[in-house]
Amino acid sequence: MSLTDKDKATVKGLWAKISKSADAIGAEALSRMFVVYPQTKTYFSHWPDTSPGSAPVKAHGKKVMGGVGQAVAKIDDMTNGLLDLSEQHAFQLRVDPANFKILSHCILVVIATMFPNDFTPEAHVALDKFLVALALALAEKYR
Ligand code: HNI
Repeated sequence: MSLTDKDKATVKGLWAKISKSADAIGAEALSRMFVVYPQTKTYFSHWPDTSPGSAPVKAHGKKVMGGVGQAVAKIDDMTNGLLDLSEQHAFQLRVDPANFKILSHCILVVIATMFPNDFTPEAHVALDKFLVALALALAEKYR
């Protein structure tokens, strides 16, 4: 299931194309996560507003996609590249790692809907593998 060189090139190519829309992708993915999987909102109970497109959702979507960009940049060694972020989620934020798969799925859905022409089967499989590897890297510090 690991990313082949071709998968990595596909992810980098796709990212080069879509990263200018990263903030919008992040806001939309988080908005969907809160609507479709409302249990995820428990981690954000300190926010004034978790409704779709709210200011905190937009601000946080931007941060999350910064993490995704970091993962693309460190695609050859995501485990080390995301170690600090993993530590934060494990020990400060205490996010159940099962949720990483949920947000990954929302990111995949949003990219597919925003960029239908770029979301070829080849891009789909490469992005899916990348997001699985990202979720695994974020879960590294949990064990
Ligand atoms: Ni996550 C903060 C990246 C999944 C709950 N998260 C961050 C920050 C980044 C980030 C970056 C900001 C850290 C900082 O301020 O230094 N998170 C990511 C990435 C993913 C992810 C790349 C997966 C794709 N986080 C999740 C999931 C949840 C989650 C699935 C819970 C359902 N994250 C949080 C919470 C915070 C957070 C909570 C702190 C938010 C706040 O109030 O500032």
